[in-house]
Amino acid sequence: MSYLSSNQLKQYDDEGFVCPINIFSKEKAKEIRNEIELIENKIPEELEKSGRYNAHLISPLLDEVTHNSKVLDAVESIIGENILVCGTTLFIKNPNEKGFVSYHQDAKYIGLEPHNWVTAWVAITDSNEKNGCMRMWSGSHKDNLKDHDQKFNEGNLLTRGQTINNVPKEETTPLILEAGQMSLHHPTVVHGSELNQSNDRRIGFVIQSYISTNVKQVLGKNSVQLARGVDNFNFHEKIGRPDTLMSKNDRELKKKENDNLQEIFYKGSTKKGSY
Ligand SMILES: O=C(O)CCC(=O)C(=O)O
Repeated sequence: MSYLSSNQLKQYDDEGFVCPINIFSKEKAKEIRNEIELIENKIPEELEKSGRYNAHLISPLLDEVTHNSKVLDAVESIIGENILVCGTTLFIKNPNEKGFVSYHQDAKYIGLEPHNWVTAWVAITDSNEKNGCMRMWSGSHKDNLKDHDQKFNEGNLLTRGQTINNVPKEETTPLILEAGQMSLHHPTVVHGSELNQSNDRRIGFVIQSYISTNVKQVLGKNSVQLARGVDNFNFHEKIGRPDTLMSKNDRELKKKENDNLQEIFYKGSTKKGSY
């Protein structure tokens, strides 16, 4: 039986996203936030800029979220029972910084084909219109990939500042989540987010993405963790999970994976952004 209800699956099929899905308590979310902030305090560059990827490889609590059985049950309802984790991203918006995310489709520059994958956005803090939650253009996943301008613009939290122009904001839906809840979204749904105008940080831990074992990386090389089921395809190298916070070996592994990611994200681009 599917973990997501038939209404939730219908929402995903019709709109390209589903939310809110309850995963853990606000207290647990605070514990996870503390671990993120501990890493930031100890080694600031570890989570900054292009360091923001794959923090689950150095943080046991983020690893626990990535392999959380409720998250995986919901993901299984969408992509089936053989699930790989192919990366994570921390999307942090601090108050008084000009961070935003332009409207884009994840599938455009990520190299994961076919699109039998889904992205989980887990709220470590509340996420709402005031602090710049994600906004989805409902139904846009049914179209093909759209043209993106590569703006490399200041404040844009995407690698290339990739932007789909003229998205009608009035047709977008804010994904309002409380800390400990998550949303799932489709590889081709158009989405973005605005500035954080609150007095606190907005932290999203994004598993980008959960892929089915039949998905290939066509632009470079990703390593993966087997999250559930069996992998009869073996398209990707497998990597382990951390048992301590920020061990030297795990930090080296994260660095290696992130270097590979840069190759993928900037494939064919003459310019490089800061992420
Ligand atoms: O966190 C955000 O505001 C945007 C995140 C995003 O674009 C994504 O998870 O695909």
